[in-house]
Amino acid sequence: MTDYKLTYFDMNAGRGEPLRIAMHIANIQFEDVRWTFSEFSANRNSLRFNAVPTLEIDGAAFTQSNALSRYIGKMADLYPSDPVQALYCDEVLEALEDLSHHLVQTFGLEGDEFKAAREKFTDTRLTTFTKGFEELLSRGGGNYFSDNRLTIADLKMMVTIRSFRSGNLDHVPVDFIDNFTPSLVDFQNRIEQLPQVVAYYASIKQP
Ligand SMILES: N[C@@H](CCC(=O)N[C@@H](CS)C(=O)NCC(=O)O)C(=O)O
Repeated sequence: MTDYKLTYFDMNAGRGEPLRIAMHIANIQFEDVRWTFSEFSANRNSLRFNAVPTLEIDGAAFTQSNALSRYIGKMADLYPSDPVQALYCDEVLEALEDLSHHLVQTFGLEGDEFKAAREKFTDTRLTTFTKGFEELLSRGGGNYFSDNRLTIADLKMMVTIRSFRSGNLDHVPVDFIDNFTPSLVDFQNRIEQLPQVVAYYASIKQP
């Protein structure tokens, strides 16, 4: 049996979270390594690109969340085989990476500079991207982003929208998406309520 070890931060968010859900849906047993930030710092230099997530397959490490997502998606039947539907799916995955990249530019700032950067991010990037996501959701038929069924694009989008609505991002209004692009909130709720996703969260609940 293949040995899988997925390493990411100990949070139900970010680049690693859609991978965990997809592995669970695929019924792939894996070691779910969840690092604290200090564990990450201690191990950072041992990682190929000094970043997580990493997926070790029989001891060989692989990086890049979207590449990992497609790999797992193919095994889990969560990635379209039709080239056009795969393109729909990939466009979402890569756009979400761009959005993360813009958000990360605001990390590490402080005080007024931090507040101004987050406000600018919300007014420019977040506005543009969420509007684009609504367009892509509608292109996919309104329920899913591609293939008229659950794919890895939906998992990554659900995790992202949930994060933006969590209140954990200072100076990004917690109700921004609710007010600006409510169809993405409906989407998040719908994906979170899918039996496969509910089953995943039930499986990681602490006793
Ligand atoms: N392109 C990479 C980016 C990985 C990345 O930047 N991961 C973040 C966490 S989501 C990280 O490890 N940041 C810590 C650092 O760069 O020091 C991917 O998609 O996996």
